[in-house]
Amino acid sequence: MNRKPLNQTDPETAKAVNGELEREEYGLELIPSENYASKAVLEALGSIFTNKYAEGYPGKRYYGGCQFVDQVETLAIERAKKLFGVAHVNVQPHSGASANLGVYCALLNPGDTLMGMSLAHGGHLSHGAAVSVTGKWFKSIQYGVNQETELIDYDQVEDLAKKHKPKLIVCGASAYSRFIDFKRFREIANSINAILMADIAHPAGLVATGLFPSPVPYCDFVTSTTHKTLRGPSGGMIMCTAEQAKALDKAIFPGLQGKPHAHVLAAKAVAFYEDLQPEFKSYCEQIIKNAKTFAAALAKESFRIVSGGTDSHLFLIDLTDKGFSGKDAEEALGRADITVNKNTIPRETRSPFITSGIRIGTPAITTRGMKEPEMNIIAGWVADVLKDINNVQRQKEIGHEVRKLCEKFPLYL
Ligand code: DSN
Repeated sequence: MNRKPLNQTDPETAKAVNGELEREEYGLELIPSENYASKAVLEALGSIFTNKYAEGYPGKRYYGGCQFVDQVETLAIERAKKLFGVAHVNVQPHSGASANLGVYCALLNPGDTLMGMSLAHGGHLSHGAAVSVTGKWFKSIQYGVNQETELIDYDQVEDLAKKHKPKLIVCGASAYSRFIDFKRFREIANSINAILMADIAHPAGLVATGLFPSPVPYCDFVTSTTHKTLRGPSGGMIMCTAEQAKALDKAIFPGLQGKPHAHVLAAKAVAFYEDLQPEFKSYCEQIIKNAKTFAAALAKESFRIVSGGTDSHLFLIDLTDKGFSGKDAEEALGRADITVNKNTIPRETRSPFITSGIRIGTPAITTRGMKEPEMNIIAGWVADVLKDINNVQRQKEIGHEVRKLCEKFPLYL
């Protein structure tokens, strides 16, 4: 067996790992779907559990030697149940998209009608986008936001539901900054006898701490990722009622997946433990304060915030009147070591690869311990870069300032 460390075994991969460590440590991460897992989560993720096969569920495996996997999977399940106040949790999905597919696999047949929020208006690929298997295997109906208010158009949701009678309605989004009215979705679903699924991949931490409305009382299924505001390992999870538990578990294994990633189950258990601590609520409160402060500071600099602000951890900036695209903005900010992602906005005229907007989120910089004063400083840098987008010299200068600020809020080094 090779016992040499990574840098001696494979210097090329080691170099990339160290490069990413430096990038994360000394750059500002503003992508709302990203966060920094704790050292304890990373330790569990890099543990020997990666070696283990454990098809099945705790106490009912198709492999021997599962006594320790059973322990970590049970810890993850019990902690997730407590965190969200649900009867049943499946913690095996490898990602948020797999979690969504798991629910569809449990309930739908190919050709059934599914209704979700359009990608262009803030939904997710796996909510029935045409390019996704969820838009190819199912008849997909897509709703969006009201063009004026840029809030979910609940009347349109209701009209489309009555017209197309989807078997399943998905609520939840990847690029929508406002609270979601899960009760209204339930009423609409009830009116056509549809199943209701919420995807809370983005605000899950805020939901768990009571800072964002919970879909749990209203939805038949709730899916999430575990790596965004929940600050755990990359992965997915699904919550449901006790009655739906059996069908759901069968859909994930053996329906969709084989081997659960035992090292990820261990890391999920650790993350959920951390999420149950009182300081996690303070962290989530600060995420929202930071996002509101950041958005307000950019609005003062004449940047239009989609829907006029945010209730959560993210917001979108509309660059339509600026003469450059979201892609240009992402690249210019990248040269200043500020990482954002280009994003489509309502009334988009450009392709999803170019876009007229950028999406900004505060979960990662809040994990560093940054608060309102730092938000105002960073918003100032973002405005400086975007107001003089071809000034590469200024971008480099800001990059130096970014590094100095990051050094005051260390992560892993
Ligand atoms: N694509 C992810 C995001 O960045 O929001 C959601 O899965």
